[in-house]
Amino acid sequence: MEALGATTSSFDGLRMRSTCKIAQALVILTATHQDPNTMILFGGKLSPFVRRVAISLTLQGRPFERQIVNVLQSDFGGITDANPLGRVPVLRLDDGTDLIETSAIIDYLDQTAQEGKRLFPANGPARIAQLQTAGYANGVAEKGVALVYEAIRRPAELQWPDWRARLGQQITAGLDHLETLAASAEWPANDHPRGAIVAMVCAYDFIATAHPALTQQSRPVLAALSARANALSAFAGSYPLMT
Ligand SMILES: N[C@@H](CCC(=O)N[C@@H](CS)C(=O)NCC(=O)O)C(=O)O
Repeated sequence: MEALGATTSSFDGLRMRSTCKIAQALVILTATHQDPNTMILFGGKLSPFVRRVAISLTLQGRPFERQIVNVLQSDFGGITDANPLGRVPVLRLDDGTDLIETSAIIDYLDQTAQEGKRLFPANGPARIAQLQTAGYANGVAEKGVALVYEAIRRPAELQWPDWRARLGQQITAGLDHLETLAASAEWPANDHPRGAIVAMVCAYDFIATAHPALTQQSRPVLAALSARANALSAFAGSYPLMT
């Protein structure tokens, strides 16, 4: 509860900026699509899911374009043509197919990866363990996104402090568990971290940005993993922004 209260100013600022944005006619910031053979990644600059896909594409050496979409606008940022659910990330393949759902997109990237570029082991216990770690990380990110919506989308008079506190507890417990999982994550000699590390860093950085009070508690392993990852351009270039 105390931790959540400390995040209020960050939410208030975002709410004001979000309200201003709804008044803007600009729906999708149109990055001109230069090359019809290049994939397009739709999504915002704060989303931990969009960032996870962006980093995965970069680590695999795949060219792609970003199109910035704000799904909190009244028309879902115009993304419903690509995803009727009105959610991002959406990855538009070079044949025009739109892929949704972070884990399914990353599965596609692994199914079609060049030799040595897989993000997760193809099979066996290591695959199960790394997918579980990514699952915990994704869960932390989902709860963090839910807490953003709870605080900025719901009118102030309808906010439910107990639910916000519950989300905060889930995020805290999830980060604590990731701290133990991160202790056994091996940093690769080639500086190309694999999918579980990407997922953990995306979740941790998102919470640090959107809910800074929830990362005040010392989690040295996650903090060090984030620092090491963000020394790489694939991570630094997509660090989450409260736009
Ligand atoms: N489970 C989905 C979650 C995607 C998601 O929640 N994306 C957010 C942006 S961070 C979104 O588009 N939210 C709009 C909405 O749910 O209405 C995934 O992993 O891709």
